[in-house]
Amino acid sequence: MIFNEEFETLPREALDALQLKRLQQVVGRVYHTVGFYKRAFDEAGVTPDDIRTLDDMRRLPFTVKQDLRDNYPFGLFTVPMSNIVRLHASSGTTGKPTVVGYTQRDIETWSRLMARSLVAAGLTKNDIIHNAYGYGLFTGGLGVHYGAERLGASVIPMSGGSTKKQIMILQDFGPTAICCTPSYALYLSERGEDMGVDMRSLNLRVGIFGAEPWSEKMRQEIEDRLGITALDIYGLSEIIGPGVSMECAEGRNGLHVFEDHFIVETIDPETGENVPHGEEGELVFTSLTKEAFPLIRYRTRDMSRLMEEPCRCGRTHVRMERVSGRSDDMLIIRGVNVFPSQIESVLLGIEGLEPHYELIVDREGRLDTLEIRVEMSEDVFSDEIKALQEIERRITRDIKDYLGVTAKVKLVGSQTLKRFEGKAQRVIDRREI
Ligand code: DLL
Repeated sequence: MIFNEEFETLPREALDALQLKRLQQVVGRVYHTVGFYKRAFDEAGVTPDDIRTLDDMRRLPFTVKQDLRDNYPFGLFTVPMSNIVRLHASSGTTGKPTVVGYTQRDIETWSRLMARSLVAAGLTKNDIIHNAYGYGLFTGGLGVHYGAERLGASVIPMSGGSTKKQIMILQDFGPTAICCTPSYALYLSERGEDMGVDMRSLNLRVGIFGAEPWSEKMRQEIEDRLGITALDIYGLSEIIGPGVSMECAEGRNGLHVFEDHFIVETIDPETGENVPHGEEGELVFTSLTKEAFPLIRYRTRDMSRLMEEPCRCGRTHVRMERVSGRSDDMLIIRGVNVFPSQIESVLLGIEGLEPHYELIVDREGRLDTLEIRVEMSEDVFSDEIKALQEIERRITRDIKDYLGVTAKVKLVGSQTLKRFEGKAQRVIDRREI
């Protein structure tokens, strides 16, 4: 089943023509309304009139997360605040988050894209959708919510946490689909089993999982434990939220990028040169239909591979392979994006700490854990245990307050952590997914 048959199955030529028309419009609009783009295009020596073919877009400069930070919070919006009806945010690289805004029409576009995604997973208005993505500044909760309502399905706005209650609702309300991070799906299944619930006999049929990397092995395990079909959904706040691309139930091999709304490219993260389809590269997106906050050639830092081969579902949109990793050091811990530089700036705000630290990321049972080891300056370290514990608690609290993740903190003596001659290797990621 296809939500928007006409646009999701457009022949390549028609799709290219539509993309070019929309690209020319959006490039003209950002050039004339956002000072940042005018300067960036001028510097690159390109004007909106230079975009005559789709290939011409390669002349446009990239947009990166730092640009969003430099224009924090609303500097890249193309419409006045009175036209913005919703704000969301995700992690920035240091203290401040990345802020995104939506007009009423953007919310409608996003809802339709999410409805498309749900239909690609085989859902209809008759489904009951248990939505355990977090509601709030994170785009997962409200994104899925609006898409489910747009489809006419029944949505249970669970949000994250309260696992026992989630399991009770799964038993009592009988949802047919579940949306959450893949690691939370595994956690739920284990907790349910611990509680004596036969998780395979629930009404669940389909799961739509994303917001963090996962693997074929995890898919297998989720499907076995919950007795469902597990599908991958991808997106990022900057581009719209979830619903940038979605795996279809028929193909189950790569995620269709909704190309009537986004142009996707893959580039070599070192040189910025485009790489051919079929080769691994960093995903770069241009939003074609966003009103409030269109982005031109946004570098995601997510690594993947584009696949042109036709899909048996009939959709013509190019597929991206599941994301294989990042070309920067961003971590996703229990669904929360965290940059080591953010942790560093929290640590630097606390007196007595040295700028030497190590982050150890692991998975205990199904849940991610983060341990922070940080050096103390010598005079503080000789202090009594109670004072040290107080500092550890303060770090834990600040990390939770600023970044939303729970960390175990361990203070270590001055000069005890490894030193690096080149680029510091501060992250030890022991997770196997
Ligand atoms: O994670 C949006 C989302 C919500 C997607 C719910 C899917 C489901 P951000 O918080 O801005 O937005 O984080 C975006 O998460 O650049 C990827 O690194 C990672 N990511 C998202 N989906 C996937 C996925 C949401 N399916 C960042 N596989 C992205 C791997 C994913 N990584």
